[in-house]
Amino acid sequence: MPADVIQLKRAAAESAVAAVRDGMVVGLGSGSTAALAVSALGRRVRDGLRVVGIPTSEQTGVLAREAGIPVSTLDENNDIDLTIDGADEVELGSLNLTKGLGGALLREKIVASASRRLVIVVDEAKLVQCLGTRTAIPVEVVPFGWRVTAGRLEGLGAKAVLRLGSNGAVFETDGGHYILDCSFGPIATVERLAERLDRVVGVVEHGLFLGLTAEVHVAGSAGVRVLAR
Ligand code: A5P
Repeated sequence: MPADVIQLKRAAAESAVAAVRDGMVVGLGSGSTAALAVSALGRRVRDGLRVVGIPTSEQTGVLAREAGIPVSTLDENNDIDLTIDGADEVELGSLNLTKGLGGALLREKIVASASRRLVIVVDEAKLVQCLGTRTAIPVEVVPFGWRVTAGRLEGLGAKAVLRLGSNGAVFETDGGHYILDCSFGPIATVERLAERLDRVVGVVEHGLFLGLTAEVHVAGSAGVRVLAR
């Protein structure tokens, strides 16, 4: 990843971490930008901030422990004050999101839904007029009969591609599921598509995060700006 992009991601992450207050239960997102937020939060913890982190993936759990952040589970702390997470696309205006290119969308959505405030951290390249413009929509499916599920998703108008890992084997999520990356092109009616995806048997969850975002910290060459709903 180019150094200037990392710098933007770090700026967005640090801006969001500044919103964390003493005593908060904090959802910890997944992906490269969320990882920078975990590092920044770890620095504040080392300076005396008291928080409990709820990781959205096994990988983030490891990073959080390494950063010195006390970690718990959603079952033990189901009232999350604030979650900081990345996104693959942010729709201007609605602040609806596409998430899941990192493969953690199921736990991310569960944690986001249990949070009072979902704060998204992105560089400005993630802003779109319409979801589906930059990325396919990741859809997490049960491995059993996944080809049948893929056929049903294609019936909704997608080109569905089974995600592979860097070793060429089928990618498996933390929950042991597969991901079908579904290209729909720009999506005019996301609510309708989300409802249709929810109804497909074999779909565990999809990467359309609608109506969940409270604010987005966007880093660009002119600095960080905050978009709020
Ligand atoms: C992880 O499953 C994703 O939802 C990530 O939050 C998303 O892919 C953003 O990742 P980056 O910050 O690495 O772009």
